[in-house]
Amino acid sequence: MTSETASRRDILLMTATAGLVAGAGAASGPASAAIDAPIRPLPCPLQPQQNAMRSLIELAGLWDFQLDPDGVGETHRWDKALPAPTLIAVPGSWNEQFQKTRDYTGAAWYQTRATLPPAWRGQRLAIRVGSAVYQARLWIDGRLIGQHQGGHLPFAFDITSLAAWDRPMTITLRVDNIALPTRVPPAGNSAPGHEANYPDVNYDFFPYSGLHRAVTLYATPMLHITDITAVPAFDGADGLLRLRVTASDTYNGYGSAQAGGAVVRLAFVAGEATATLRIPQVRAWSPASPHLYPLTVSLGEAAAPTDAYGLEVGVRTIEVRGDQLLLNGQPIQIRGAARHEDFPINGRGLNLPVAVRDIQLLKWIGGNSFRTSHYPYAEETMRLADREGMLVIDEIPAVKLYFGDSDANIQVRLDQCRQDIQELITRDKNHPSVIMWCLANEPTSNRFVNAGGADLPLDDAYKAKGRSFFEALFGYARTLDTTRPFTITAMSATEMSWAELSDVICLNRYSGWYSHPGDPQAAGALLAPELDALHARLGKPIMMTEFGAETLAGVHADPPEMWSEEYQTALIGAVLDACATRPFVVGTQVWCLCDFKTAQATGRAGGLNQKGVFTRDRRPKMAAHHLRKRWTS
Ligand code: BDP
Repeated sequence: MTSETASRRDILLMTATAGLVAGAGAASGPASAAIDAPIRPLPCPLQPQQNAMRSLIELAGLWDFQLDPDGVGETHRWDKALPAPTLIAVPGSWNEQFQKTRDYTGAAWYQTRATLPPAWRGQRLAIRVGSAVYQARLWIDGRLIGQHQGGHLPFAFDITSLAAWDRPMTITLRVDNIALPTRVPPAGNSAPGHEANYPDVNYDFFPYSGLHRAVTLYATPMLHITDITAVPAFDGADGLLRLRVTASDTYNGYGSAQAGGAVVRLAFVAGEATATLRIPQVRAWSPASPHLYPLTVSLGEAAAPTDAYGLEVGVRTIEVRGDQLLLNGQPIQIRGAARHEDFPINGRGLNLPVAVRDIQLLKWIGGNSFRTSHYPYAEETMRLADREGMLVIDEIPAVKLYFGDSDANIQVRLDQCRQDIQELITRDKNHPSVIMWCLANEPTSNRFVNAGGADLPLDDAYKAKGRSFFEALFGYARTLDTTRPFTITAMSATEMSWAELSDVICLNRYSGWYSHPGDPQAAGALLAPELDALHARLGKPIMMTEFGAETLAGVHADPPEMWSEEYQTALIGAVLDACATRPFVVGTQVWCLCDFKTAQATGRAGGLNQKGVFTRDRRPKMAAHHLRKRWTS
């Protein structure tokens, strides 16, 4: 715990400049010349891009790899050379690439070499890690560059001053995924006895670990664009893009932005320019017509730009009004499923074919949405969602937060959640597909914290601590994005005084499964009065973000029995029926799209959560056909 606290302090120091989205582009200060002095991380709003002015090298492939169960790597300077490495695929979780690493969540080291192209001389160089779960430290040629904590979100460092031109550079990452109460998701509240799981985690998905997304070396011009924020709006038949662009080196000068045939001049003062692009007769973005406009921002004179960055943007608005959710001013019905980034062997490693397929499956069942349960997904998935017209609830990794331990621990988790939402909004703010941010999944009672295995009720002190936590988190998050609603998802044990801070009330309900076993109709019968009571009390839109039943593909029963395809179909149908007659229920997302790997437990046949309406290899169960019939006719 002590070393964890110390590393938190370092992180806070190193991320101190990240700031609000509005100021997130300005922190590209010069790299420190001091040996082993941590370099301040760059904010990561713009995925590295290959274009006429920018270049990149993705360090995908086989890296050297070594486990460090005894934590000796730093003392023995493994950052210079690993003593006995094996090869591992990057990106990819380490767990299933070797039999012996399946349940390993301790420290492991990755190392590769890269030679910089001579053409990159004189440019600004950076390294960016798309996702290292959970904590990562980075060395280049034996120098500690910095660290990142939280997993699932990119981090980058300016390495211009460290560039080697006459030899390959050695890039080393130490990654660990140790479960601790001071991490998010937190350890320390997992169930004892017959509800226990292995590996022992406080959440229901496998603790896949490692380098899950691209590691990229990239070069930009010295003076370069650091961030673009494009906020869409309508003015009659025209579309507006309210732009805020930041550039490095407190740039004073000109640039331009263009989209949909419209061009606007950008005048930078101290590295920042704002302007509005007007697109006449705009084509709005929506699931039915996900029209995207290429937006190009450049520095310098339009005829001879010195840097450029291209994005695809959609013009749409999203708004909560009364008990409705409005997309482009019209009530929208959200249909779809929650997902996981999960596939055999790959684990949580970037898997583009699966990302493409999952969105096709969602469309096949008539869905128009998904939630990034329970962590931010790959940037490529967000791009696919924009293109395919998916409405995305974008979630930080705050699964099963609890409030039964020390105030110091709760504060560390709050700081981590703030960092997560700040980094997520910085990364995903320009995606039209993102219609809501989710700040937590199922914060719970303190069932097992300090309880020695007893099941403790949620007392008033814990309720109050949770309430202040969420007031602080919602309050901070709402300063980062004023254009989208925020939510947390509530299980039945979640205190409603926390959940009611949400703009859209999101419910995860499992009657007919965890309660009322054998009675799929209970899922609808118990839900209906609860929905009415919540609506009467809060007057806000409500969404079902989870409901479902474990289902072994190929198991059938009439009358329906638990684990059969008929039972899952009946339960899902009962929930959808209850929602269909209540217009304030603005969305239904089943749990979940596909079966996925989780920790071993008595209720998890084959180490899988099998509440998918598709199997893990993406074959439809009866419920998928039911949804398709219901949602496409
Ligand atoms: C919900 C969680 C989800 C679980 C699901 C389940 O949000 O992560 O996988 O229940 O039990 O409580 O299947």
